Amino acid sequence: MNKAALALLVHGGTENWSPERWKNRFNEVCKDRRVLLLPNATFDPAEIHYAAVWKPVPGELAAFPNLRVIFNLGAGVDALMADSSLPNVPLVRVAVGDLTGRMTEYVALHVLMHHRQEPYLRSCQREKRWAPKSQWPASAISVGIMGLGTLGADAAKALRHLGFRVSGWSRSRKEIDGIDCFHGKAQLEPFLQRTDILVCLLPLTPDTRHILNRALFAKLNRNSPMGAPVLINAGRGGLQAESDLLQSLDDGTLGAASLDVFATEPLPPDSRFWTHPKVILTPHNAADTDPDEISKYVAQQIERFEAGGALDNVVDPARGY
Ligand code: NDP
Ligand code: OXD
Repeated sequence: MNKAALALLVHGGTENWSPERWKNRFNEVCKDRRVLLLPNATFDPAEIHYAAVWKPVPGELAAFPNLRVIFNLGAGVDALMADSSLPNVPLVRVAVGDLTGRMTEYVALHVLMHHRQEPYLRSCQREKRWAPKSQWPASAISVGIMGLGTLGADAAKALRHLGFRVSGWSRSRKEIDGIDCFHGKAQLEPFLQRTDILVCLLPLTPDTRHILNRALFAKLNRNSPMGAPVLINAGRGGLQAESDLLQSLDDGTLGAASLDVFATEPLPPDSRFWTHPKVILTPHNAADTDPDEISKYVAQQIERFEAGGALDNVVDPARGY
């Protein structure tokens, strides 16, 4: 155990974020390195050179004077960006095929669910009603993806493969085969106007907070075979203005929504989202980070860093993602 120590701070609170599960995996892949599961381990803060974290308490990381790299155990770093005492060391986020594949599954599942009128068909089944409605082809539906990064670009290609018309919107200009790419504030409106199903895979930053609001929903295409436009948000809850979203579902500005993320998680029992007839709700599990895959990803990056190599997927603090 002569290598610099790694502190593990995992505060997810759900089964997929079980701290012990992460500790076991890190012990396996960090053979000669001390892995300390906080807050219970006994240690000298000066021995911590690396921290692997999920939702650390603000101020927790500032306690390590010799910290060299922070590894976020997920893709989104908004919780860390909100910590004003975050040490000024590289922050690495997750961008791996396993996580990307899981998100693409979620996006394809929910786009298909709305496109193939699943909520209607399930209600018919419950009522024992044999009442098929006419079904349009995928090529009649335009899916618009906000965020064409690691996750958005992969989901876009999968949806294109299924036959949907796909466009995407990002901060900088992109070129992706078969996808109509829009970028920047000036191109947001034309992107929205052609969109029947809006998928949000943006990071939460000061620029994107509450970007999913009533004014934006009103710009979506109202002439699709689906009737009213649909929202799928698997980015972060802070992207959606939740009272606007409920009002837009209530008055038909939106026809339906699949929501994986919420401003407050776990979602409080009295939230209207739980029982809203137009909402398909999942408990922030669109794409879990898998401890097997991610512990290997972190261990490999540390080995490479210690050998003088570069870190992958380092967050740009100025952009906030
Ligand atoms: P990336 O950083 O790879 O991609 C982010 C994309 O958003 C980029 O295309 C970026 O543009 C675009 N973007 C950022 N800010 C703006 C802006 N102001 N205007 C327009 N476009 C913008 O992130 P990932 O694809 O890996 O992940 C996206 C998010 O998904 C995460 O931040 C996280 O919040 C969420 N997530 C949710 C999970 C879940 O289970 N629900 C699981 C994993 C992630 P550009 O390319 O020009 O930089
Ligand atoms: C992530 C998440 O950001 O699981 O990876 O939300």
